[in-house]
Amino acid sequence: MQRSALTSGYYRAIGHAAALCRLWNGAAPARRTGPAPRPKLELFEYEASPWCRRVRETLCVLDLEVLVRPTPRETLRVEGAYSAAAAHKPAVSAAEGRLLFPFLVDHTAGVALNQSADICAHLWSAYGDGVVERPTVDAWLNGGLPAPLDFVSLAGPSGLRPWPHAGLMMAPTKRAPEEPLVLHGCEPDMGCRLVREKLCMLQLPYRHVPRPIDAPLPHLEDPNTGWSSFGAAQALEYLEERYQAGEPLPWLAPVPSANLGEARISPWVSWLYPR
Ligand SMILES: N[C@@H](CCC(=O)N[C@@H](CS)C(=O)NCC(=O)O)C(=O)O
Repeated sequence: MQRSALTSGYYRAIGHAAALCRLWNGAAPARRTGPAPRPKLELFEYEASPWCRRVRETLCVLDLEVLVRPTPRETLRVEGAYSAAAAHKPAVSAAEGRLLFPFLVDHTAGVALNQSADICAHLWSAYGDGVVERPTVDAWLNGGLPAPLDFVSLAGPSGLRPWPHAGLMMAPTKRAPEEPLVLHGCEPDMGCRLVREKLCMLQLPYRHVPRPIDAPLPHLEDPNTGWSSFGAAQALEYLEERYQAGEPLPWLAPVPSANLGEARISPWVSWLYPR
């Protein structure tokens, strides 16, 4: 990707429109009486999933670091299908049986859950104690908005970038990192989103460290090589060069064979392609 492309009107417009759908929720952590707790959290998710966005926002608001294990799709024809190329889905299958993302493992509290609203409720009750005041926008958006409005506002940012490479579909990789990468980022920042999309498509595990939107972002570090940079363009170039081996799978790629997961036909696909 050309560096200059990232500052184009297209990216700026999409970034603003996506952030507007969620009223810039997660742009800054909530004020706390002391330092934020440091529980050991592991999140299985993918960038394009509307429900995963709710959890990422909450982690930013609560200023909680998390180890992200990206679980992009291999086809949109059926839900829950995956092949031996899936790096993190087998762990979810083994722990939970059902493949539903987001899926959070809280090693500190000893719980594992899916359902975004339940995950957020758990994070607030376990780690929200020192918060002086929950941001109004977060309480409004993630505190029980009527279902249609909730879905539209969460799906809006994904709908603005419905492309396979935008954190939706898996792409082949050259290698898996031994150590997770580290991304200092902020949910509504467009540059951070572009880097998360790439990390997701390549299934690269990374520790996400929340930062306020006015910090120099995105800041990506790769402890495997000692590489580090500020800015989306440099990070995307680095990830493509070191980890990417090809283009992402198309939306309607065939169901992987052997399919190691479930096979629920997606309602959208059965509507578009009736049998
Ligand atoms: N009500 C659930 C919905 C979760 C959900 O439907 N997740 C979809 C992605 S948006 C999923 O995991 N589908 C299976 C897959 O992607 O393989 C929540 O709020 O977390």
